[in-house]
Parts: sequence; C-alpha cells; structure tokens
Amino acid sequence: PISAVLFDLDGVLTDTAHAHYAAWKRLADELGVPFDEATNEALKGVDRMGSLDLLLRHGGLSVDPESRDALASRKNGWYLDAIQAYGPADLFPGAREALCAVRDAGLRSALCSASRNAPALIDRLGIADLFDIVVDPASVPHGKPAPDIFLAAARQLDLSADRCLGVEDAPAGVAAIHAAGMFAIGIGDPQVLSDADRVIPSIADFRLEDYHAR
Ligand code: G16
Ligand code: MG
Repeated sequence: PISAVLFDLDGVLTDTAHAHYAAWKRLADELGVPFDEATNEALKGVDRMGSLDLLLRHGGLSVDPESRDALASRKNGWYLDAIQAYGPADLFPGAREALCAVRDAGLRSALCSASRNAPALIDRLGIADLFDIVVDPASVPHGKPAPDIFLAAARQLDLSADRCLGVEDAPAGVAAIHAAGMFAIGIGDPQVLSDADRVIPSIADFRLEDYHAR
C-alpha cells in the first residue's frame, strides 16, 4: 500500500503550464527562436535555467552568463504578471478534492514542484494547508528529470520510494518519478506520457482507491 502522494503543481493542480509556455514563447519570439507547443513539451517541469538553456540551444544561440540571467528574469517577470491575480478559482476542477481525498484516507501529501514560485502560488490558490511538506526545489542538486526532488520528499516523510505515488503532467517529471523508483501517474495526453504507469486526462479523474490497493 502507498503512504503518500507526491504532487507536481504546474499542469497538475493549476493551469500555469500555459502561463509558463506563453512567457517562454514571448521570449523566443523576441530572440527569433522558433517555438511552439511541441517544442515547449521538453521544457515542462524543467527548472528555469534548464528551460532557458533548452530554448537557446533549440535556436542555436549562445549568450554570456549575464544575458542569460537577464533573459531568465524577463521570462519570470512575464510569468509573475500572468499569475498575479490567481486565486482558488484557478485550481483545476478536482484538484482540491484530490488533495482532500489523500488527507481523508490518512495518507500524506507533498508538493514536488520545480517552480521557485510554487510556495506563493499555493498560498494564492488556497491549498497551502493541504500539503504535509513542500520540497524547496533550490535545496536539491539536480532538477527533473533527475529523481532528487521526489527522493527528498520521501526522505522528509521518512518513507521508502515504494510507498510513494507521484503525479505529473510532464515527460521530465514522469522520468524523475521513475528514477526515484516510484509509481507514476501521468495527467494529460497518453501519447506524450507513454512512460507513465497510468495516464488520466485530468486531476478530476484521480481516484485514490485505484492506486491505493495496487
Ligand atoms: C514548473 C514548470 C516549468 C518551469 C519550472 C520552474 O515545474 O513546469 O515549466 O520552468 O516550474 O518554474 P519557475 O521559473 O517558476 O521557478 P513543475 O515541476 O511545477 O511542473
Ligand atoms: Mg508540471
């Protein structure tokens, strides 16, 4: 049986995946780098600097470290503008219910987001009190697809990996969950998330009992 559910944030509990995409797209347009939703798929779940490096490489550009920092800050500024008015209504349908179901079943919950903006965002969404732990992405050496953030959650909860279930919308996130030795639930398109152990269309389709007794 499982003892904890480890949730990604962007694209799983709220639609910020689109806000991240829009901000990267704006930066890519300014730089003259071709960029579309398919290209963006590889950036999902990847941390800010890692995403920027993928975008620059995709455009065949190399920039000095100062410009790199400046570009990442510009993107983050647009992203912050996009989410500044976020509130509980911006949760995906079923997100709060999924977190409550975990709690009601006596399991623990963790937030495993690569986003440095995640703590502020879960406050605005009104779900901060529904997580037992929030792993700080800055505290782990390697971002997704490395397993670090999921392993850190298991360690903080004092659980072995096989007692943890991970929920992700991004291929890099599913890879991270598997590298941690955990069961992976994908949210979204089964073709994009073909490595996941199960794929469901949205968090509203999350049925804890389907995985709890596996
Ligand atoms: C999220 C997004 C990524 C984003 C990353 C870092 O990861 O999916 O696209 O690059 O956070 O975000 P920030 O620039 O806010 O630190 P996750 O793990 O929540 O899907
Ligand atoms: Mg995500």
